[in-house]
Amino acid sequence: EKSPHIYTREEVRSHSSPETRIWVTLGCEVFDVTEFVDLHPGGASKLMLAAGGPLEPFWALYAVHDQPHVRELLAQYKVGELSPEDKAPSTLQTSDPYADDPIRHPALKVNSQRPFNAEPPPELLTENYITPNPIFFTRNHLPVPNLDPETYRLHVVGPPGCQSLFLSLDDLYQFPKHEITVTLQCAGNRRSEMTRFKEVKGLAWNTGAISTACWAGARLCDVLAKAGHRLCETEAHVCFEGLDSDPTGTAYGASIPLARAMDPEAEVLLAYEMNGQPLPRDHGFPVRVVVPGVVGARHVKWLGKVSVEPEESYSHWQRRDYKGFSPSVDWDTVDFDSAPSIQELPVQSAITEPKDGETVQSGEVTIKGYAWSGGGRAVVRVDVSLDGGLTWQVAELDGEEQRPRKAWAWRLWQLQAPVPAGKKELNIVCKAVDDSYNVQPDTVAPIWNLRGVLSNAWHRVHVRVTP
Ligand code: HEM
Ligand code: MTE
Ligand code: MO
Repeated sequence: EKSPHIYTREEVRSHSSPETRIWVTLGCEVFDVTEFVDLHPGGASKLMLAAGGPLEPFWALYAVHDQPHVRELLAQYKVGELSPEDKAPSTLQTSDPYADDPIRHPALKVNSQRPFNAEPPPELLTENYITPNPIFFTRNHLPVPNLDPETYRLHVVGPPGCQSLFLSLDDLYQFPKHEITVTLQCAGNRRSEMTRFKEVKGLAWNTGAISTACWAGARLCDVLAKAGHRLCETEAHVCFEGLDSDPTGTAYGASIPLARAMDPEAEVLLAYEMNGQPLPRDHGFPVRVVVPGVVGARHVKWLGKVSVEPEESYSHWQRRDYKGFSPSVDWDTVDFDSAPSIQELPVQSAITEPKDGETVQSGEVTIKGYAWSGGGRAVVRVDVSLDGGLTWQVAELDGEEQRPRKAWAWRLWQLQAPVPAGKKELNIVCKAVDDSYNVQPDTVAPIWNLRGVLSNAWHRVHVRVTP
């Protein structure tokens, strides 16, 4: 075996820009990751924080790197090792930015602690039409900011020639209070099913990255009007910035088209209440955006700033993430500029009971789940099969009736069905239909994408039957 090239920390430090190439270390190994920087799922700017030095202090913040596939990826870029006298662990200290995160409910299934990402277990998810706040799924990209409601101000940038508004919570309470029930779904919901087909990069959500709450707040269109904004002829976008930020000071950001923001019928909210309570810290205290019918990523939490811009938000999460691609696109060929940002989500449904691998009694089986579609499209039907999709029965839709074009919340559904005599196992499948007659694809293969978003194939659960 060839002995590795030996470098000093000093030499590694000199490789910290594209011109000099970008090197990092992990343990005593040295890597040249220049070619990977633009492909980094966490963004090029974050990776660049570690350029010329050790990864440990940064990876300590993002547990997503503690996976074999990440280590294997890094291994491909190995160029050598640190000299023996340089192997002492780096003295770089990082105080824990997550130390101040709130306490969470023990029922949550945690996908990542830092940042905190967790979903309710299926057996709790559809127990209530309104998801109780403590088990509402949580998707954080960064530490949770601790904001003082007394000094909180929402910066609303005015149109050219107009002044900005700096709204206190009391100012927001002066706008007409609007209340709506809205289901929020992460673009990565059910990603784990895509991963099982072929590896993707992202948190391994099961069926629980979706929840429903009754939100109350000021309508965004009222606040924008107060700041002097009008609907304009040219394309424009409303950009949101959170008060959570990464080690570079970059805030979470996203945008939606101005036309949706200004449409009173679209009911976009600056919400300060969730199920009659002030927003919990994990869900954006004191103010978050709620964009009914639109992917979770645009519902910016801990809202700090709203502005109207000619272009979409330049945020990583608007431009370099939360987009769909052909199954043929891989990390070597992906061009994020070529695909639109995800806004309205496609029709979705999943089985929450029974669970995959469970054993059910012969006689009769009860099947439960949820169904939802983006853009305010109502769920008109859920079909359930016990034989892998050969024959179908129509499930009963529970929960509240949906308003046409404003069906912002899910339908829970259930089916009680006799277990066909002699069956030793069931392949239970569900699929929903929305009021545009959109349907779910039967398998993952044709919708697989490298980031594992928009995973809405028929949901399948395999159970055994006790004789
Ligand atoms: C995600 C690799 C450096 C922050 C990821 C993922 C990979 C990766 C493969 C996706 C993992 C998955 O979801 O399965 C690397 C490599 C690095 C590096 C090879 C160095 C050469 C960094 C640094 C930071 C960082 C220095 C922060 C300062 C993140 C974040 C995500 C991520 C925040 C999560 C993105 C998301 O799912 O929202 N990284 N990373 N990474 N990385 Fe890195
Ligand atoms: N807003 C800020 N400021 N920071 C974030 O990390 N995550 C987004 C969105 N808003 C996020 C954010 C994503 S991807 C989703 S799916 C939803 O918040 C999740 O909202 P929840 O945690 O209240 O369920
Ligand atoms: Mo999300």
